[in-house]
Amino acid sequence: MTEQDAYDYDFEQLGDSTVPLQELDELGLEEVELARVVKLDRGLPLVVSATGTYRAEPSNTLVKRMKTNTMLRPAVGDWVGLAHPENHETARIEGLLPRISSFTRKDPGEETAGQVILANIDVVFVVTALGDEPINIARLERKLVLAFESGARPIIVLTKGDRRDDIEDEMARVRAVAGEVPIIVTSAVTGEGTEELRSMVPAHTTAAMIGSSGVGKSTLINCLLGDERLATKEVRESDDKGRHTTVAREIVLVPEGGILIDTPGMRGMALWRADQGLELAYPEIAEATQRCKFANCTHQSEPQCGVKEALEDGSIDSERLVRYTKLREELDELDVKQEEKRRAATESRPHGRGSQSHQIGKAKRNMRKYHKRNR
Ligand SMILES: Nc1nc2c(ncn2[C@@H]2O[C@H](COP(=O)(O)OP(=O)(O)OP(=O)(O)O)[C@@H](O)[C@H]2O)c(=O)[nH]1
Ligand SMILES: [Mg+2]
Ligand SMILES: [Zn+2]
Repeated sequence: MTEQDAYDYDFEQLGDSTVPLQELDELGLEEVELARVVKLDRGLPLVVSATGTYRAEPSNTLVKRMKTNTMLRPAVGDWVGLAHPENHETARIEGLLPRISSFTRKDPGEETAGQVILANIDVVFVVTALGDEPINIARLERKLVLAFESGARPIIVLTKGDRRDDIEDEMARVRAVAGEVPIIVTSAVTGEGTEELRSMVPAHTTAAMIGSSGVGKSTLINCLLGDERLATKEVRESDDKGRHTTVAREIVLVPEGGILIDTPGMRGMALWRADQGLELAYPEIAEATQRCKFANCTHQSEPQCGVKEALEDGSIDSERLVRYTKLREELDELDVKQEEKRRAATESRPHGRGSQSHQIGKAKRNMRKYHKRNR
């Protein structure tokens, strides 16, 4: 453990471990204890168990599996089985327990792989600033799609409420796309919204902040802690953009409350398998597509199209439909790429399932069985 890790985590406060303990039991691993991943930075994952706080290294088996399935990389919030091998300096992560929710985006470094940013979260705060620039609604909706897909409950947080006089206009734009998602306006200067936010993170709840750099995620968490625990930095004056101050994803404990995860402002938020998230973020469009005559309706020129009808009667906003369609296409493209990759993988495995030699092998085996039976 280094100086920086010396923050006092209390395992008891890191969430209800009843279910994870049962699951750990079912894994049947020997000599492991339950731990939760509390911080991911450039070093090894920082994990906390009932016995202490450790930097832990994934086991060789897990590393191997992570190479073919990027989703198995430990994420902040994950429950893991932790071993303390003898003659070994660092603790070892033997396996991840099933996630009840996960905030996942497309891995920016890969064409067809997902990257789990947060695991086992109950609430996700989608944080946007009431800054100089008007709120980018397309970006907000994209984040809502991922937030809904995560399985956690999305809440929109509009920070820097002290900076604008015309909050109502911006609120109206956000309200128009928020649907049932609650909106909280906060200000680190006046303290507005802090208590409301705190009430969303009661004991044993895991909540996380996501949003662009400079919107004030770390500042807000410091407000809740009543402590300057997390580093914050002014945005650039020229364009109101953040400086990527936070570099780790990290759990902090709210006094007398639950668990809050700070994340670095993410540059890219490409979608990853978010069909359900898309439907939940655009419920009125999803509902209208149910009324299309054709299941594969493109809502262009087909007859009896529910979406076109809804556009005409005003129950769907045309600009919102454009943004929805873009995200829909992004997901379809991802499907195509994944399918291509799957096909390439089978073809490059000469004896793999579906390959010619696999088929021949199968035929030979069937022949042998046939002869045996008729012998
Ligand atoms: N006026 C005002 N400024 C704020 C408020 N909240 C944050 N700021 C300022 O915005 C700047 C950026 O805040 P941070 O908390 O570092 O932003 P962040 O979202 O954590 O940024 P990254 O860590 O880079 O992702 C700092 O200068 C804060 O003082 C607020 O409510 N009102
Ligand atoms: Mg920060
Ligand atoms: Zn249609």
